Amino acid sequence: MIQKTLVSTDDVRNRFSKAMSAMYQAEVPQYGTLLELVECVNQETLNQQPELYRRLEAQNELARLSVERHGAIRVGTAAELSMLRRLFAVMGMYPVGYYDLSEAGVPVHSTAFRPINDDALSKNPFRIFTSLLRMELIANEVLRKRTEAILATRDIFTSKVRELIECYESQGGLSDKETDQFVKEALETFRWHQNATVDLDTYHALCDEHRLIADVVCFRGPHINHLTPRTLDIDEVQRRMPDVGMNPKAVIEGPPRRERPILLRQTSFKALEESIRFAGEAQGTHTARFGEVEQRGVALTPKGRALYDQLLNDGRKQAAGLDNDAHQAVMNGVFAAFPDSDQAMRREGLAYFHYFLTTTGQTAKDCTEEDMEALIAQGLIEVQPITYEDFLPVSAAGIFQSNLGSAQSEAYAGSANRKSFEEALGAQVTDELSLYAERERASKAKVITSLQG
Ligand code: OOG
Ligand code: NI
Repeated sequence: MIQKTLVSTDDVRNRFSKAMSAMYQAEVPQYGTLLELVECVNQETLNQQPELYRRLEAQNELARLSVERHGAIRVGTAAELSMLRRLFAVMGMYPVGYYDLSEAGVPVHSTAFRPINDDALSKNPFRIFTSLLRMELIANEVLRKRTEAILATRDIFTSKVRELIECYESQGGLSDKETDQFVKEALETFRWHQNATVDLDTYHALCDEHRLIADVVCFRGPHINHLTPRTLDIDEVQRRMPDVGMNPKAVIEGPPRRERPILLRQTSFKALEESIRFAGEAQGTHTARFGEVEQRGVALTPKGRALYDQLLNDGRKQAAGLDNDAHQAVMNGVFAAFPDSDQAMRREGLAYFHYFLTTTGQTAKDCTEEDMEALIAQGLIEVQPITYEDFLPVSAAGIFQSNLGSAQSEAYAGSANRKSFEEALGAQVTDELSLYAERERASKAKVITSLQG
């Protein structure tokens, strides 16, 4: 029997994320403008900071920077979510983390589909933040029933993509030709539809309950609602957005600017109002799609995260209602309590690091020292921060909110329900912190073994 050559999941993901970016640039030209702005700011930053250039290059982050992006979708049913899990597996993307947005007044809970191991992450860390509508949070029973009925009639997947997913599952991979077909068919699920599946009255009724419900329910599929390139200087991108005709959200979410970035900072240009044809031929509009940028830093340990959460909370209370400059100034002051050097963050156990041998370390033999600090001091090993690959619930809520219109939503009673999310997903979500801890541990074990050899 002739064996088919199968394409690696990294390659499938690469092709898909490229195709997705091309589709979104064609659909939302302003996203293309955002990409140009980010590219320009990244280039300037690298020119001004040769040390940063060197570090990113050593970490293989430079290569992935130009392909790095995340996107987001929102789905309505368990069947849609679990099929998406199978679809993303074809691209080597798995559900990591559980995010409860109900606390922030958005009736969804979410996960991020993303690659998991070091190698896959360094090739292309493409992630899709995926939210599931929480039907039980729709208070109006008539509307809830109507929502369920509408969602029950749609199929967001092409029959061909279902076939190819099954093919992947039975063969353990896809051939080159099947991969191209898969990318084309999978893309259909994420496409924008100018025609709504409901009439204008239904749309308004759903909007009145929550804008997000209308966005999930009224269309044939879960259009990709934004894509997000990674920038090396988010403050500069925010500053320059108006110059290129974009309307940035009020503040940059997350921690303030630092010498050594932590976690994730995000901002977006606000969603555009787009014309929609509703059932019964009525014309109307819908606001859903935007562009976002992110700046990523080091992943924090549970201890570091607890400190971050506490400082963020304090800062947000003090900064409520301020413009971005004032907001950042307040955050800066508050975050002075968070050590801002690799050494301090490592010694205090606040962040995760990757340990690797220096050139001296590579030639060392029979070393019995196992203390990392001593080995670093002896110049045998070096450390690099492990980049945070995930999301932040408070920041995500800020991104949702600023793109769902101005009405501030009240928190939903009912809180997190990870178990029901996992039931809908048909799998457990991986705990993101354990992934970083394991990558750090493995890197330490590897250097020790090699020094002792
Ligand atoms: C998702 C918003 C969250 C992020 O980067 O935190 C998000 C959405 O609007 O569907 O994408
Ligand atoms: Ni996003």
